[in-house]
This record gives sequence, C-alpha cells and structure tokens, in this order.
Amino acid sequence: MKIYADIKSGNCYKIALLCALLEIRHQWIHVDILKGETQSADFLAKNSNGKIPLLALDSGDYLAESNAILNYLAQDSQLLPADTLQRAKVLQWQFFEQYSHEPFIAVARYINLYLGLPQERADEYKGLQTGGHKALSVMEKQLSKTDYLVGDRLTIADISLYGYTHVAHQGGFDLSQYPAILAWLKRIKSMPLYISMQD
Ligand SMILES: N[C@@H](CCC(=O)N[C@@H](CS)C(=O)NCC(=O)O)C(=O)O
Repeated sequence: MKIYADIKSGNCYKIALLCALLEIRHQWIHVDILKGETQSADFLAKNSNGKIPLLALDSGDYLAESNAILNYLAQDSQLLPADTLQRAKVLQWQFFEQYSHEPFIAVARYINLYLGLPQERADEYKGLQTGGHKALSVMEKQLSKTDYLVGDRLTIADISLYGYTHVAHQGGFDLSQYPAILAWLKRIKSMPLYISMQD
C-alpha cells in the first residue's frame, strides 16, 4: 500500500506511528502542501477533498481521513478493542480530536511553524490558545485517572491525540501545566518500535 503524506503533519504522522508500531509495510510518498501538491489535478483525482494523509490500497481503492485510516489499519490488532463500548470510546476520542483539539492546536502550530506567525494571523493565533487549552484540560482529566485515554492499554485513540499533542509547544502551548499529559507522552515515546516525526 502507498501512503501520501508529509511526516511533519500530525495527521500524517499518526499513520506513520501506527505503521511502525504494527510493523505494517508501506510506501511513503511525500506530498508538499506548501507547493500546492494536494491541489493538483492528479492528487484531486485520488482525493477530491485535496488533503493528506491518503491511503492508496493495492486494490485501487483510496481511503482519506487520518482517523478512518487508523481504524482500517488497526483492525484485528491490540490497538483497537474488540469490546463494543471500548471501541465506541476510541471513536469518542477520535471525534473529540477532530472537533475540539486539532482545529485549535494543529492550526496554531501551522500558523506558527509553517507560516512563521505572520502579523495578519496573530489575533487568530492568540484566539486558538483558549480552545487548545480547553482540549488539553479534558485530556488531562482523563489521563489523571487512566494511563491511556481508553483504559490501561494503548489504543488508536492515543495515537490520534498524540499526533498534535506531542508537538503542541510548536503552536505555543506550554504543556508543563499538564503533568498527566506529560507522563502519557513519555509512556508512548518509550513504546518498542516507536518512531518520532524526525524518523
Ligand atoms: N480531517 C483530515 C484533515 C487532513 C488535513 O487537514 N490535512 C492537511 C495537512 S495536516 C492538508 O492536507 N492540507 C492541504 C490542503 O488543505 O490543501 C484528517 O484527519 O486527515
């Protein structure tokens, strides 16, 4: 299978991390967002939404949306619980990630890291901090009670939220006020087969 992606994007890195942990063989095809490669006719023919990550299966099918890709690739693995309620809780965190976490933390990081915090987006950047901290507080509350977001084992819910949380400082978020999140980040980083964004 092929994965169209950019390792610096948290949404794409989630897939790289899952593939590393589950030792899933794949071909990684770098796509440069800033050069407009997601908007080329060739790429839009694969994903009309013009976004990475995109999984291209050997069957000729394509699958977009990072969390859908995680669910697909993690099927029948220990990273996706078999129990219906536990599985729904994984989805609960993944929907939370897309609606209450990523739109603040990933966007603040994009404005700062990719765009170099231009003056005309400074107010927007500042506004994103409130929503980002709210999401981090929700995670902190859960992680003060359990080692992982869904119980006592790593699941793809953790991989989804790890993607942008571990680089949240690049969006101006100081994680030192979230001890449970810091301990969780450390726990994930020490997993056998873990790879970093730099890898
Ligand atoms: N909800 C999507 C978001 C994907 C997304 O926003 N991808 C960004 C990179 S992180 C992208 O491809 N942007 C390029 C563009 O919009 O042209 C997911 O989780 O995969």
